[in-house]
Amino acid sequence: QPYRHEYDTEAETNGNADTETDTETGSDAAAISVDEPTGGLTAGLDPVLQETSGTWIAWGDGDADFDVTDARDCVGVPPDEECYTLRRIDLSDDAVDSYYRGFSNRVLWPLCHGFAELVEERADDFEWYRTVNATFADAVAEHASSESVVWLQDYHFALAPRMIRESIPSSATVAQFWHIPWPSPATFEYCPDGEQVLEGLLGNDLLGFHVKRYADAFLDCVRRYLPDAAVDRDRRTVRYEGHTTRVVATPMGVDADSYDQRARTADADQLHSLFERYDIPQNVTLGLGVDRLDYTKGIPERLTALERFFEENPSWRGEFTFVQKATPSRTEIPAYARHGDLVRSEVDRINRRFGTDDWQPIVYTEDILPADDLCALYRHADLLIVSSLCDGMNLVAQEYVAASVDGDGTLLLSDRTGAHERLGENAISINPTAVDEFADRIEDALTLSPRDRTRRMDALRTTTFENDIDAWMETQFEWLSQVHDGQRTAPNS
Ligand code: GDG
Repeated sequence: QPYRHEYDTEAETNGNADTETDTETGSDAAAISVDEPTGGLTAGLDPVLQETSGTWIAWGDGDADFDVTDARDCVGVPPDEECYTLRRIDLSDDAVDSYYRGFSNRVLWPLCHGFAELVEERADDFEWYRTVNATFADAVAEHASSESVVWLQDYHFALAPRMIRESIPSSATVAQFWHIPWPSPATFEYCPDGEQVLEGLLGNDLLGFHVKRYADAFLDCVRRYLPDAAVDRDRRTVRYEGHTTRVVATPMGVDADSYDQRARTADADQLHSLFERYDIPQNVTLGLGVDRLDYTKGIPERLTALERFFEENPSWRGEFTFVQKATPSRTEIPAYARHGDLVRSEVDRINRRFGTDDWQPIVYTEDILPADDLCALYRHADLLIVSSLCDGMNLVAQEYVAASVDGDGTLLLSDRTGAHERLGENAISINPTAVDEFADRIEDALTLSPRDRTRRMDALRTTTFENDIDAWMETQFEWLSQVHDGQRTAPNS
């Protein structure tokens, strides 16, 4: 289905939907302005919800003036046409601190990415996590009927599935997609209240991960930490307390057409002004990194490899510039603040070491770029580096491929990302912690023959377009309907 936008008010962009009173007519009818996010899950879900008239329950933005009990706003199309309900749940500052910046991002995030040493257990965080999960579960229960399909997104809702399962009709389907990796049993041992996390997730009828490795690790953890659960590795099911959960691997794709289109419309002027804004010499070979400023993304390792590369390849000094776009994220969490300081000081040090009056090896920005600018950079970057130490999937790698409309970019991709299982064969694989090898791979990427470069990018583009966000949504809904219908055979296999 096309992504339909037929708003009768001014549309602004950034992901929030706001209501305003229509002063002209004096009516109380809400005039709706909707911010359109780029690609991704939101763009994938929007048309589905428009078609099904479902309800989207989401964390509010803090100044939404509706609460858990009365938030029903029609979003998407004019009120007399089919639309869906957006229900916002406003959270207090304490709730956000403990639930979001606490158990979600000081415990589950580091743990699932294998950073057990960064897990921080603070008093009350888990209780707040439970309270917020219960609030969302209650909201779901208000909307769910015997035929409902409930689809939860991500690690912020590990307890909600079991709560929902207990409060809605048993014929409804509860499913969840976990966007980040799942750790080994040895790492999961450090999860405070880990048993409750597993029990919560087993309230799902369907639990999806990006790749089989994570799904297997989840089954291993259930087997180890919930001895009463019956794990069937072949059928990928868990039977626990009379309920069956099917665990599947469905790697996510991107809205490839949209990145392709935006990149095609990026003209020379747009690129020229970006180069001017960031002081990039016009004729350099361009490398690019686009990440949240997160310790899982391997940015310091990337900088070290670039330093080694410039050390060993002095002829590239002045000829190759690496643009690192890093979006600050979760900055109130000390591990993130420390990591941000490290990245910034490494950039300064490397630039002082090799930079000249008219060239810097690393151009570093924390600006959030409009999607069109991002696509212009993707299109014109000669190489993109994804060097995550651990990454559920990584959408940036796929966006870069979709936006490489001239077919001449090269992707360097960490073998520790979910995306590597899809793109690894035609990317240049890197081990982010092996500095010398990593530096050699940068040199390889810069010296690939045009023929090899094009062959690799053609193959990457085919894979990325065949496995785009629409294909992912389709697979999700095939699984959901199979589980809903009580069938037990895999789609497409
Ligand atoms: C989690 C998992 C999994 C970044 N800077 C700008 C900008 N971005 C957009 C990118 C991309 C997104 O942010 C980042 O997505 P990733 O997948 O790379 O990483 P996470 O945020 O960690 O996402 C990950 C994902 O969930 C989905 O399941 O792949 O493994 O960690 O879309 O384009 N977008 C714009 N300007 C920026 O400056 N417009």
